[in-house]
Formats: sequence, C-alpha cells, structure tokens
Amino acid sequence: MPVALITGVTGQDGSYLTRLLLAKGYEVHGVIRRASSFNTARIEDLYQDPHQPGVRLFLHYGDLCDGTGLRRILERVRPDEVYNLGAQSHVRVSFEQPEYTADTVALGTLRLLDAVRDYVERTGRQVRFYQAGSSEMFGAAPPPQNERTPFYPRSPYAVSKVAAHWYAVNYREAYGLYIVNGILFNHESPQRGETFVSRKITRAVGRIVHGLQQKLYLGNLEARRDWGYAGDYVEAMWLMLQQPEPDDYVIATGESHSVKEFLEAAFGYVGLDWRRYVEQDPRYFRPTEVEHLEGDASKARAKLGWAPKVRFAELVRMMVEHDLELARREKLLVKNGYPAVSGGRD
Ligand code: NAP
Ligand code: G4F
Repeated sequence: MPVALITGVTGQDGSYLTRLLLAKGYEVHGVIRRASSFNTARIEDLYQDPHQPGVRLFLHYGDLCDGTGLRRILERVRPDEVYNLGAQSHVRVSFEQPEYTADTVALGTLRLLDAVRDYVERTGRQVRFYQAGSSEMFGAAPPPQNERTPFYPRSPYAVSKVAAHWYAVNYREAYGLYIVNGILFNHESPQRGETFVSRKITRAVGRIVHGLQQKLYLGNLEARRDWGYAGDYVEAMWLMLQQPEPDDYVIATGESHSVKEFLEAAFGYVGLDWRRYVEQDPRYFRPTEVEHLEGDASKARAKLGWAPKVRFAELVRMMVEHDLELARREKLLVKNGYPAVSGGRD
C-alpha cells in the first residue's frame, strides 16, 4: 500500500487530496497544527478512530516552523510520497505577517526538503515530493503565464513561494531527489477558506438570501483570476508524482474572470443584482496587487493528460448552492437562539 504524507491536510486542498488518495488505496498521514479548538472540520467525515482495524488515515501534530518535529514524523511515517501543502496562504494577510509567512512558506519548505534529503540519504528509500507552488509567483508578469514565464512576485506570500520553488529546484538538482513544483492557479470549492474572495462572495449570497447579512464589503473588483475547481487540481498533483521524471507544471483552466464577473455570476444565480449589496472598503485592497492571472497549462495537458473538468459557471453554481444550504441551516440555528456567525471578513 503506497504511503503519503500531507502537510496542510486540514486545508481546502489537503481535504480533497486526502479523499483522492484514500480512494486510490493509499495510507494517508496528515500533519495537523495543535489549536485550542478543533481545526479538522474539512476532513471530519474521513477521520477514522485509530483504535479500529483497517484504518488508513492518521493525523500527527506538527508544524512547518518546527523542523525537529517534521523529521520525527518522517521517520515514523516512512512515506513514498510527500505533499507539501501547508502554508500561511492568504496574500493580504502576508502583508501583515510577512515574517511568519516566510517562516511557514519559504523556510517551512526548506525544513521539509532538508528532512527528506537526510531521510533518503540515510535509508536509501525513494521519496517523491510535491511542492505547492502558486500562480502568485508570476505576479506582475503579463498573461498568459506558463512554465517559461519569469516570476515577478508582488507580495510577501508570493516572494516566499518563489523561494520555496527555487529551494525545490535546487534540492532536485543538487541531490537527485524526485521533487516537482506544481504552479497552480486559483482553485476554489465549497471547502475554500471563507476569507478568499470567491467563498466570501458565495457565503454572502447565501446569507443575503436568508436575511442573515445585508452588505458585502470587498476590495479591488477589477482583478482577474483563472479560477478552477480544487477537485480537478489535486488530481494534477497526484499525476505529477506518477511521472518517470520529476518536472514543474502549470495547472490552470486558461480562462480568466474579474471579481466583478464572479459577483455577477454568483448573485445572478439567485436572481439578485450585486450592485445593491456590494460596497468597497479600502482595508481589502493590497499594497501591491496582482491584476491579471491567466494560465497556459498546455504542458500539463500534453505530458500528464490533465485537463480541467469543472468550468467557471459550474464552479460558481456549486459554491452558491452549497452556501445557500449552509445559510439555511445557520438561520435555523439563529432562530433557535444560537449566536449568528459574523460573516464578511477579509
Ligand atoms: P488553505 O486552505 O489555507 O490550507 C492551508 C493549510 O496549511 C491548512 O491545513 C493550515 O492548517 C496549514 N498550515 C498553515 N500554517 C501552517 C504551519 N505553520 N505548519 C503546518 N501547517 C500549516 O490552503 P489551500 O487553498 O488548501 O492551499 C494549499 C497549498 O497550495 C498552500 O500552500 C497554498 O499556498 C497553495 N496554493 C493554493 C492555491 C489555491 O488557489 N487554493 C493556488 C496555488 C497555491 P490550519 O487548518 O490549522 O490553518
Ligand atoms: O481570493 P483571493 O484572496 O486570492 P489570491 O490573492 O489570488 O490568492 C489565492 O490564490 C493564489 C493562487 O494564485 C494562491 F497562491 C493563494 O494561496 C490564494 O489561494 O483574491 C483574489 C482577488 C485579489 O485580486 C484580491 O485583491 O480578489 C481581490 N479581492 C477583492 N476584494 C479580494 C477582496 N480578496 C479577498 N481575499 N477579499 C476581498 O474582500
């Protein structure tokens, strides 16, 4: 049975990847951070009581800022594949916490790569490593962006991802390790964090329909993103690690939309005019913005046979429908005396 280790297992991509690998027959080990409240909501339905026989999902406390712990987990798990998805992944927050972002994203990757390097050297085992790179690394470089586009990062997050990318390339070349960089454009889902713009919008649509929210405050509405579906993108991660030789790949739909177009699609789906509900708040603008990301994934199509299945309109519909149901349940709770969740952050 192949064994996978995932950092960021509790995040959006971690939850989709865990589902995919379990379905493929893997034993999956996830690194979770100790928190004062449960942070495993996205994988709750996959969690298995370790006291039961036949369990294939295991969780280990760890942190990308704690190299010793990562090394210990590696020794215990003895993985065939490592997926490094853990990160402080919010671009605007990275302007407020640049040092912490660099610690998790850049140094965290280095810590894990270095632990894998020593583990491989000592045991002689093969370990395949996936590094979660980002289209944010292209930043101000004009679209369409592909593997040959020079990086021009525009945030502490993006600079840290560029560092992680080059650490990965260097460890591949210096030590002959099997390491791939997936350069993924934005991908969303009903599991997307609620402070990213897509989910912030679809959550607001659900709440507005059910009378739980009146206004939605956003920043730059002109920015364009190449939005795909997380379920499709974790397939690409897995495919990258199944190739005879390690390489780097852009994963994207090849189609971009502005935040305004996302608003039109999401509010339009429930027959509302977004202009009546949306206001701009300067706090959501970034000191340096990435205006236009639109990927060219022809290399992934040719070499991995990968193509996105879910397109923009379908993605928006899926997210709005999910969040309408969530808001309906929230309304029931509020009606029964539970405090309302405050929406519309970040
Ligand atoms: P996400 O939902 O924000 O999940 C991030 C994960 O990292 C969470 O499990 C989080 O744990 C964990 N984490 C944060 N800080 C950590 C630390 N110091 N040590 C260990 N784990 C830590 O992100 P995502 O959307 O799934 O993205 C997965 C990866 O792909 C990230 O590296 C992101 O930067 C990258 N990426 C994402 C996209 C996208 O559009 N989604 C595109 C390109 C690249 P908690 O649950 O405890 O917070
Ligand atoms: O949803 P976002 O926060 O995603 P962003 O900045 O593109 O980053 C995401 O995708 C990257 C891949 O390209 C990942 F690497 C990264 O980890 C993350 O998953 O913002 C999208 C756009 C931006 O231009 C932002 O300025 O939406 C604009 N926006 C406008 N109002 C807003 C808001 N973004 C957020 N989060 N909140 C707003 O109120």
